[in-house]
Amino acid sequence: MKDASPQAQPETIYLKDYKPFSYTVQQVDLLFRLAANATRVISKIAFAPNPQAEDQAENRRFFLHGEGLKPISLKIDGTPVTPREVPGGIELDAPDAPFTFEAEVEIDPAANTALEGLYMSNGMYCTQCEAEGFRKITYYPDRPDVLAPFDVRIESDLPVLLSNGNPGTSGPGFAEWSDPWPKPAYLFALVAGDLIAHPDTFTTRSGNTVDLNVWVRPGDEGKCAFAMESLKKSMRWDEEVYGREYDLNTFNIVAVDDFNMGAMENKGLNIFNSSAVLASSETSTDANFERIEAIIAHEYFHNWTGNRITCRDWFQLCLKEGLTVFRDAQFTADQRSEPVKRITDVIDLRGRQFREDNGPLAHPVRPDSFVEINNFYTATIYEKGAELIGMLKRLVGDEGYAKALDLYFTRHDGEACTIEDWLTVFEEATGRDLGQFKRWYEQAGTPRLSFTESFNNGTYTLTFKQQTPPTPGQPNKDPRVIPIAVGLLNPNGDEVQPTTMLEMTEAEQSFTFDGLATKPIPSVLRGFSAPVILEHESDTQTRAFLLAHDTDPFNRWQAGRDLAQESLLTMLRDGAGPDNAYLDALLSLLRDDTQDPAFRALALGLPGQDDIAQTLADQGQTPDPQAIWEAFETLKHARAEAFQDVATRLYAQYQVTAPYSPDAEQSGARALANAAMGMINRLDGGALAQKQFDSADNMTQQLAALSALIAVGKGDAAVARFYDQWQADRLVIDKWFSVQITGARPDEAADVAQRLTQHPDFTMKNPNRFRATLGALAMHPAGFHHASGKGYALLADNLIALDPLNPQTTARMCTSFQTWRRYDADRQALIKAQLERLLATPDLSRDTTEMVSRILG
Ligand code: 0A1
Ligand code: ZN
Repeated sequence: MKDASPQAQPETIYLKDYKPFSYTVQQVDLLFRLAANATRVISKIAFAPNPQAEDQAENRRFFLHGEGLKPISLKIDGTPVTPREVPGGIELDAPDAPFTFEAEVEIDPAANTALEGLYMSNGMYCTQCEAEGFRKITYYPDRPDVLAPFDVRIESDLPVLLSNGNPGTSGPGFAEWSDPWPKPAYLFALVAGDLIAHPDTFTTRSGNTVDLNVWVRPGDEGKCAFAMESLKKSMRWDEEVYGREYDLNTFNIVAVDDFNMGAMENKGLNIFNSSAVLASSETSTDANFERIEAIIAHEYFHNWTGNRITCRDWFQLCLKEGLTVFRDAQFTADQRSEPVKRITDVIDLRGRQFREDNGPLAHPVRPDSFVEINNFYTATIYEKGAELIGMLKRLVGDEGYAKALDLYFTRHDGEACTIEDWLTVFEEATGRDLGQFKRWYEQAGTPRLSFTESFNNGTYTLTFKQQTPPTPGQPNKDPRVIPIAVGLLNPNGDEVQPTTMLEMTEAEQSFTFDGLATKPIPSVLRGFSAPVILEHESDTQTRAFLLAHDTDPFNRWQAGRDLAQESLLTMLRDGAGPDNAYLDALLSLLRDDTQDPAFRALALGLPGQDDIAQTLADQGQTPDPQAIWEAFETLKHARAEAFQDVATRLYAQYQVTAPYSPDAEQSGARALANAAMGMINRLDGGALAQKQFDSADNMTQQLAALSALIAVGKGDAAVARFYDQWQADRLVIDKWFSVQITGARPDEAADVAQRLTQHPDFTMKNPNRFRATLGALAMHPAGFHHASGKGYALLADNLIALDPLNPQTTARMCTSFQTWRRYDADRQALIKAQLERLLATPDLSRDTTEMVSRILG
């Protein structure tokens, strides 16, 4: 039999066309005979007509997905059958009664460089099935609303054989696994390899003992302890905060080097990009530790929000992702500092999601159509999706939220749900009408919120206006309900109105506060209570006042950021020097040792160069990436000069002498000390950085010193030494690739990246390495957008080379071009030419074709 599975044609799929599958699956039995180039997958699947399916017996369609499978034999109720080949899979004549379907297929995991389905990474077999990878393993209704228990037998000589659920019988050359919880195929997983376990146990609050393992390649076993601790904390936290217990007797985490995303929540067998598991103080930065803790938590929390309750179809992706991101953010805030977590999340949201929402890739949190679902694992679905949950919680209150979540878990356990189901539990638990709130799910684009104030006879009035610009396919937007957290301060800095949640529902709406002796100073959108762009002209004094006095830490930080942004914009517009009021206000904050060092380090951060470009574009100007880079340099230099004394003091004061710990306190101290070092570095020509580099015993300090040395053109020796020291550590070498590009001058960044793509350690096959190199270039705005166009050409060359190997990562990295329309005509022409070259590439993948077409608009 020949390959019975032609590639599906690029076709748009619509939410409105949803129909349940004609059959249900009662049970799946899978047997894997592993072989690198010829793995046999033998399946036995019990189907029954689906009583929920509208179509009647006579037009019941038995369609199974299948891609790149070599069929060996197919049977229905024991009788061999010949399938009809249809786009994306096969069709068979099937009884209108329960029946058994059996298939034997052959697949080639060693040739699978797309890292979807069953593939090999360093001699280890592993799977990635979300979103539509299972169809590359065997014939199946590969859709999230088809749930079934899976029994799996793996035959291989490799020592460790894992799948979902609880372990069953095993012996030399085989292992059996049984997952009693019905699950969709995207949660299936299999791992086989020569792996070492870092074991532990966890006792659930109802007394079940769960075996926990973090599985890694030999040599990495010393880097598992932190991930294991994070897992146990997450398990406890979900019991305490959401009342959710783990539900199997085993939980396995596997680290794999070649992985497209961060990690995957397969039931009982989470598979992780090794960068999201492996940690040691020598090789990982504080930021790496924090990310690992958050991703371990995220995947674990999916066990309830995603696995026990899953999505009806991929349009509902935010149902599991938005909620799980929201839950992992709550967890991180509880483990660390709530304001610091909120501030860093908002920086990320603005940098990635606002950018997406403002350009050709804008889409609703619940999209209503897509071509390739892999292109919708976006900041909008994840991060804006989480913001919507935060707003819901603000609108219904903590108690209402807890009641709604309890109802969600009891009502929908074991089901595949929709956003309508989700909103209904909130409506029923709280009695609130969420009709208007639903627009947040349906309409793309970031609302612009502005306000004016008036004060009359002791009454203070805030009048807000909201407006959302058009996005692709959605020219008109309706007003949304916006929770606006507001506090009022009087001119001596006392709070006269503690935080109150205003609910804006109209396009324009006023709110009054009575009985005030003097006109207050408003602190608006405290805690970033809604994902909007707050447009408000404010004078420097007011911002400096808020930076000094606001009781809301988020808005204090925001005031500092506004001052920095205003200063940069004025420098760019008028050629002025840095704003002294900003420098003075920041200096007072830095000097104030009652302030959390982590907060001070954040206040020292500057907006992204890309954020400034976007702000200029929003104001109708054409950003010049080189000029922006220069303004940043000038400002950083001015700060270094103005803050010399305090920087020297802070550097000494915040050296950590205790043994390394990645906790919030030590990371905050290191962040502030490194920020101080960065300033001193500009004046001492790298002397302090060299000293730190030579004596560092942890990666946070070593990498900061390396990056500082590169920034002042003194990095060559340290770059070479760093490579010699770490050449055997893949994840550290990723950092080595990135830091050379990130720290390069704008005219050199593309050349450095180009040279590094020729390095023997560069490989297209490892997404981490590809991102460390080309991704680092794309995140260097002045280097990537260099007027010569060499940054664009280099990225396009590499995307063209990557696409046949790994469409998913190629498509994702095309997003670097999404802001192209904000630039001048010359740059636009250069980018457009590269995008058109990409699109004209023969056999370009569906993923990349969709992405580039949308970006071109
Ligand atoms: N669901 C995972 C992330 C993930 C998504 C898609 C993937 O392949 C297309 C892989 C992983 C999570 O949210 O962690
Ligand atoms: Zn997730």
